[in-house]
Amino acid sequence: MQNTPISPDLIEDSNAANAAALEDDYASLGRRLERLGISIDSVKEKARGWSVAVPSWGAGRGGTRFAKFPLAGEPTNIHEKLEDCAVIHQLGRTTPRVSPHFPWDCVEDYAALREEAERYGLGFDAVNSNTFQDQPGQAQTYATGSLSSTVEATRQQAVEHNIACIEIGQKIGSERLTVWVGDGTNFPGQQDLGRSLDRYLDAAAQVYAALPDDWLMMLEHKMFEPAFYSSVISDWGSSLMAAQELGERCKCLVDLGHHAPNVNIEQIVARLHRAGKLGGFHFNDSKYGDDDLDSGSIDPHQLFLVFNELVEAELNPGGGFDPAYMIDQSHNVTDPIESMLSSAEAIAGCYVRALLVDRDALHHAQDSNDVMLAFRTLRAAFETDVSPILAKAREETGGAIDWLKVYRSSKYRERKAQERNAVGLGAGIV
Ligand SMILES: [Mn+2]
Repeated sequence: MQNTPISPDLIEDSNAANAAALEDDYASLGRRLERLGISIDSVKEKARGWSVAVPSWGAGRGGTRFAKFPLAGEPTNIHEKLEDCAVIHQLGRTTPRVSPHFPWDCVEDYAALREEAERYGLGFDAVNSNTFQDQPGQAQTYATGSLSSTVEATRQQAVEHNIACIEIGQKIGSERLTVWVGDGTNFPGQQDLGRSLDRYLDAAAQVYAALPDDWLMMLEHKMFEPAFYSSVISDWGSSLMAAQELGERCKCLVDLGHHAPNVNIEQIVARLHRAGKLGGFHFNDSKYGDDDLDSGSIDPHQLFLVFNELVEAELNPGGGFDPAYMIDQSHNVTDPIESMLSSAEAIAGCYVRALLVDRDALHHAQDSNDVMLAFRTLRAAFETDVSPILAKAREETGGAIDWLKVYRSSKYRERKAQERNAVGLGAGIV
């Protein structure tokens, strides 16, 4: 018996009230797409088959370097996070996997945790290691680096932690390890820029050597923060260099927020795919830096252009294309459940819009240097309102047409505020 935190009757009643309007909108969009030679039902089927993972830490309120404002009823442990992730998937139907983070999500019995997730209809995505902060009782500090530390015992500790994450991942059905290190410097001269990368590669190779045969290791680059002068794996060039050196089952993970301002991220996607090294993508949005704002909230056009490349790669897989998609954002002022539902819808919407691009017309316009036609071909897909397709896909799979209304009327968060322990105040960057 599946565990459903939101009453299915509530979803059914709400959907019944919205069904006629959705039918009308879906039929209208269907007629429009038919004139373009596109079957709306086949696009909707692709939408039904598409999914993005949610991060366990995203279920809680995030924070900044300055403060965190807790939400009454927010989750305080992995069990409560799973319950919230189940709500997100129950209403939206696009987020069947949770990406856990260790040691934040450590438990005694991982077989039981896997069963607990399965009862919610959830599985586990990539496991994330953490060598960017110290834990109580830890022998070595990561204050001046982890995998690239100048201290051998610290590097060893970081290697062992990553291997422990792989072992936990095997118990919960994961097949990927995401490695992001905060290693870097805050002062010119603080470390040798070449030798620190050598140390990182040497330690990362030890993690790679422990990778099970059917696993992938994904390297996530980030330009700055917590290190503000230099980061060891700062950009996609460093990431690609490292992934190529480490081996075939090491790939690059692109996080939308981890670049210098105005960088052409869709081009990075195309380049990494060409090299057979696009392992995954972290979705979020930003205005100034790595803001971790909700996906599609600031620049939905950029998100669409990224998906245009991802769909192009999907159609031309070359040596293989199986990227791990995950939402990776910090919800500082909203209910994380609402933010992740909104973000998953925005991301799926960009995927569906990218599916609508007339690829033959685009390629023809590109090859004949018809600049305006190429641009207008892309733009036509971007400007299509695909919300009826997404809503129809949700309705058909038991989700909610109007997920926000159903979620609020369920009073889920209010109930959790009564049941759960309060989260403490304090800074809480995630
Ligand atoms: Mn990320």
